[in-house]
Amino acid sequence: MNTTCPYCGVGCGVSVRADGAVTGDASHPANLGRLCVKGAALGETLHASGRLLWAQVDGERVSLDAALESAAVRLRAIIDRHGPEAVAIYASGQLLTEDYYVANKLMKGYLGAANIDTNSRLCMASAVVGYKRAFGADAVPCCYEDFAEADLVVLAGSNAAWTHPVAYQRLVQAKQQRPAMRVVVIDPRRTASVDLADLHLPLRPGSDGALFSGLLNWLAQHDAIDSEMLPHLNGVAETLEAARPWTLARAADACALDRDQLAQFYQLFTGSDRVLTLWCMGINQSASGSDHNNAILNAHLLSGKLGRAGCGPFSLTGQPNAMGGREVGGLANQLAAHMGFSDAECDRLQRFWGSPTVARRPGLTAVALFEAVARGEVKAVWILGTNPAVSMPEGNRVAQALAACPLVIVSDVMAHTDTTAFADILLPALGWGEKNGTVTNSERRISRQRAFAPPPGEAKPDWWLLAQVAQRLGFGDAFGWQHPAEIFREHAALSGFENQGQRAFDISGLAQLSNEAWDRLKPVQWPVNARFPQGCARLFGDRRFFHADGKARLLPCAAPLDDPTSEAYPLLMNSGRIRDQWHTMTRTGNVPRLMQHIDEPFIALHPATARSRGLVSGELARVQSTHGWMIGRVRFDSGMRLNELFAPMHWNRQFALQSNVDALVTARCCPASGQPALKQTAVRIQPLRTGWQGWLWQREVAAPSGLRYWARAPQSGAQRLTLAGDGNASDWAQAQLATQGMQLQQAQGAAGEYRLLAWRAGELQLAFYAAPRLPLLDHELIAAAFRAPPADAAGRFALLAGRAAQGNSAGRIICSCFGVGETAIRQAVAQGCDSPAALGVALKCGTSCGSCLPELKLLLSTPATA
Ligand SMILES: Nc1nc2c(c(=O)[nH]1)N[C@H]1C(S)=C(S)[C@@H](COP(=O)(O)OP(=O)(O)OC[C@H]3O[C@@H](n4cnc5c(=O)[nH]c(N)nc54)[C@H](O)[C@@H]3O)O[C@H]1N2
Ligand SMILES: Nc1nc2c(c(=O)[nH]1)N[C@H]1C(S)=C(S)[C@@H](COP(=O)(O)OP(=O)(O)OC[C@H]3O[C@@H](n4cnc5c(=O)[nH]c(N)nc54)[C@H](O)[C@@H]3O)O[C@H]1N2
Ligand code: SF4
Ligand SMILES: [Mo]
Repeated sequence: MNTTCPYCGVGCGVSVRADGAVTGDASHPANLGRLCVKGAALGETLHASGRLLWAQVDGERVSLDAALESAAVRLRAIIDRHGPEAVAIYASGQLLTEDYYVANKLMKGYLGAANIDTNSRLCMASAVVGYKRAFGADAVPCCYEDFAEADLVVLAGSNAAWTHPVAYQRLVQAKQQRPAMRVVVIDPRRTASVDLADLHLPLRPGSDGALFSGLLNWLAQHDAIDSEMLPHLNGVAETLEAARPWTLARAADACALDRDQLAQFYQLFTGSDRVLTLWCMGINQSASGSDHNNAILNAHLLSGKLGRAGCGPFSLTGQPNAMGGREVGGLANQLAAHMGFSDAECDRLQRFWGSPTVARRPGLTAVALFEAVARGEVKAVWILGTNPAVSMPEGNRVAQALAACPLVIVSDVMAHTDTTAFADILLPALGWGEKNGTVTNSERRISRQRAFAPPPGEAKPDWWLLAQVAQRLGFGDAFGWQHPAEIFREHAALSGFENQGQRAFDISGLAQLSNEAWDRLKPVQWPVNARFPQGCARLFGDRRFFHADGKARLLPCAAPLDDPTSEAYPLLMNSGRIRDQWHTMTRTGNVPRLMQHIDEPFIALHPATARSRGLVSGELARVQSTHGWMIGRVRFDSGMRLNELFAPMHWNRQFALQSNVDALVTARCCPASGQPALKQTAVRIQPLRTGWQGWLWQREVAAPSGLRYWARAPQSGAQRLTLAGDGNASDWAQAQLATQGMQLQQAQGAAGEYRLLAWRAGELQLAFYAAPRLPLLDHELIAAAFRAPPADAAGRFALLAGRAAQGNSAGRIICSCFGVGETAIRQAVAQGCDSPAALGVALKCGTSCGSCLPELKLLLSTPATA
């Protein structure tokens, strides 16, 4: 059975065998058989515990029917009293297109308000504004095949090696085949993606507008304007005028970059015929993210570097169906099928749907939506496929808003998330492998996600849950589908409805698919219509754009440098992703293999910045902003700029006591897109001093109390927590650990060390190791004891010591595919392996998904004392 990976926007094809084994689908054009470690571990997420299997109302399990009835009755009561504007939907780029279409139709077409927004507001909103302003349509012109043909690839604000790993591997392969290809990475941090770069520009955060304005000016000064492009452009004169002050010197100053390095980039851009710029959250999640997008688009348009093979401005989408959400109008400021809120468009939609009403003005965007919830203006919110209590900025305010909101409906696949904790009504949704529909990836390619596993409990598809509530609200006829293919046909027909080529998104060629043909649908890139019956790889080769006059538009970029830091909060905190976790960890966090690479929330910073604040590598620190605080473990990273921090966005209350980054991040937004500047928050940091630190191994997921800090990392057979507390570790253990009826084995050291094993019927139930500083242990030994207890007293004694009589621990796992740790890699290097390829032969590391290759290289180049 072939399906599509549910994680990132690369949109890899996945083959699932009858026994559940997951491999890359060699026939899928997005990945040609490759998978990254998250995709390869999909099989391990399928039988995860913690699923939401049954509906709940006010904390009580009820039948799904009763929950749907409650949802409809309570929504109706709020609408009758306060009008449709008091209701909102907050959706997700992880919904299938069919689900998303239904959510949007219900809100905008039948409830009649436009308060449906999505987590794509935090992700792609600035890119949407950029493309619409430049091209007159939200249309990404490029395709992955361009990777193989570019002369220069620019990665701007993208750590694709970790976040779009299969796309990045295609770049690696392209550079191997054509060593003349150049790669430039624009990122304040030296990330894993810099591994491929010929040039890394560690710019000042938020200065991308200046960098690309400088490029535009350089193009004008160096005779690099494509004169054949000029008749197809508006706004050239004023945009060039606005860019004129951005000389090389001024741009380099603004970006805090070396002039020669910046000039090298400008020369490469100017001198390369085929330039592909890939960008992601470093560009979009900024207070002027939309302008940064247009600054990139300006440079490509003016130099004519688009619409050809190997060329173009390519915004990478984050989520598997971020693009699909844009197509169906998931954003509050768009209608379905790429339509806006003009009277003509609203009328057209109402005609097509035959609906009683259509929203006539844009609704609330994500940040504003939760503010309206907090003020009590929005009284009901239905959250689907996203976890805003973790992922929204000013998280404490979002949590307060949800706590105060009279009606919170949450559809999710997991029972316990930071958001489901606030639900009045919980609806169990089908997850990956169980649900059926389509997604659109970064290159506009529509692929099928197919069901191959039976529905667990009473879980249902998201579209079905929405349609059921719509029917109970009295909109039966318009929501009467029996099969997702029917929804797809409606969506495809709408895209072609009264569309004489004015709307880029047109898949009218798929509007007649039978259910069987929809089921078999092969991956295809939109548009799919009479002109492009087989789909279309690249847009704008004909230089016809979607503004009314057919031209594209250059836009002056204000390029303001905003610096939120102050005396009280002098450091700038950046946030983003790590290689093996997906967002709020609801699925990846439960897979032991994916917890091996990085198993704790951390705060990375330059050693000099750390030392100046009394921070020690491997110790805990507390980071504080105007809005909240978090704890993480200090990581020295000489690839960070001075006075900046980086913290992963993933950890939340299910996995740690107090490590939610978005508790700190402020909701400063780009005025044009409403996208928050999630990458730039002013903070201060200080060491967190505690009486003791330790490790607790237990069988259940239960959260401990009475601590300053804990973080949980599932292992196979047990849950492992890192702890820190005040007072005395043995006192804490006696007061807090439930060991009644168990046999205890304890040891107390002179220097405040304390160890405890608890046994029941010969089975290890709990292991606790504490000391003033985090003790070093043989984790593999302890994990193994939970699967099979040691055979003899010597083994139990070694277990209490936390160390095998002999032998070494694996160290930090570097290659998650084959479970190869730092210790083995160091040994192999000592024995003569001098390249990643040699390590691959000796240990297999790096030979599957390749995501660990940058780290292997780093280990090869750094001495073992590091
Ligand atoms: N492993 C993994 N992969 C994922 C995801 C995941 O959760 N885990 N999520 C998916 C989703 S939804 C998304 S949106 C993508 C995100 O993919 P990316 O955008 O590649 O990932 P991030 O880590 O959020 O941020 C990218 C980089 O932006 C840099 N940056 C910060 N500030 C600036 C700046 O001012 N200018 C520039 N030029 N760069 C800056 C950061 O240092 C960081 O390295 O990843 C997708 N893929
Ligand atoms: N500080 C900071 N914050 C960020 C970011 C950042 O870089 N820095 N990045 C932002 C970006 S780009 C994004 S995209 C967001 C992501 O943030 P979220 O969307 O909040 O994160 P997820 O963990 O992907 O949430 C998905 C939820 O849907 C559930 N789910 C999974 N499958 C299904 C399904 O089929 N149906 C339903 N109904 N539910 C399902 C999951 O269990 C989970 O609870 O975070 C944003 N927040
Ligand atoms: S690159 Fe993205 S789509 Fe492909 S397997 Fe990895 S997470 Fe899935
Ligand atoms: Mo995203």
